[in-house]
Amino acid sequence: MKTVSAASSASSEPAASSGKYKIFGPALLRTFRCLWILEELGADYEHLAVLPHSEELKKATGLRRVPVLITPDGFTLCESSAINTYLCDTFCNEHPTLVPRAGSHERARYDQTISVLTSDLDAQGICVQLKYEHMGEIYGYIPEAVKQARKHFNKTNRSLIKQLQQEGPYLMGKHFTPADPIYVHLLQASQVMGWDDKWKDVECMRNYMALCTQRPAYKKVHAVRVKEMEGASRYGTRQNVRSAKTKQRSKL
Ligand SMILES: N[C@@H](CCC(=O)N[C@@H](CS)C(=O)NCC(=O)O)C(=O)O
Repeated sequence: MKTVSAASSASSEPAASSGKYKIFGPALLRTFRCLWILEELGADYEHLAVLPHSEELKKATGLRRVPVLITPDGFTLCESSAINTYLCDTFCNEHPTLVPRAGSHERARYDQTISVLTSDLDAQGICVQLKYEHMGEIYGYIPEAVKQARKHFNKTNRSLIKQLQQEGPYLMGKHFTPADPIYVHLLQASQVMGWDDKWKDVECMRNYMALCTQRPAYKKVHAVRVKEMEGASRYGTRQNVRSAKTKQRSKL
């Protein structure tokens, strides 16, 4: 199997391939976003629910974090948002509304929104809580950083709520796009953390969550996530990520 870095590619032209895609990572983690899009596309794929830092992941992809996609022609790609945009571009003939056409104003606004979701809501919000509170035993407990992250999450989310109110029913307007699995995933993480106080009673947000989570593709992947959760003691996720990470640190 050919494995290449995230920045390089086995072929430069996107085209829906006939073989199976492989997607690596548990549905309980950010892989959820990619599984959701693969289901929306009706793509032929294999889900390998391997953990970050596991030997299986490293051997198959050369990478340590999930999600990772390997296309039927051996192109390896990481980063959930890049994977999903790439997949939707690849399937644009069959699913022309899933992602706006490259070069259009709509695409520029879509890219802008993806950037806000990943670099503000996720990296400077949710991710900080996960690292410096939830996984504090590995990364250290930094309550002040978590407090500031929650503020940043709420501030960013205010602008996204406004966007939904002005443009809805989906984040990018009338069509569902890969911005929605990312946003829903982050909103659900904020519910688990108890960071949903500023949005849970906003009417458009309630409608938005209901609209997205009623989609058959969501329901199918959510069922996989629930199954993983039920088997978590055996199969583990956070706990195993923790121990994999601890092992890795102790080697440093
Ligand atoms: N920005 C990346 C984040 C990937 C990420 O942080 N993945 C987590 C699981 S959800 C992971 O593999 N963590 C292990 C690590 O960071 O060492 C994405 O959206 O794919």
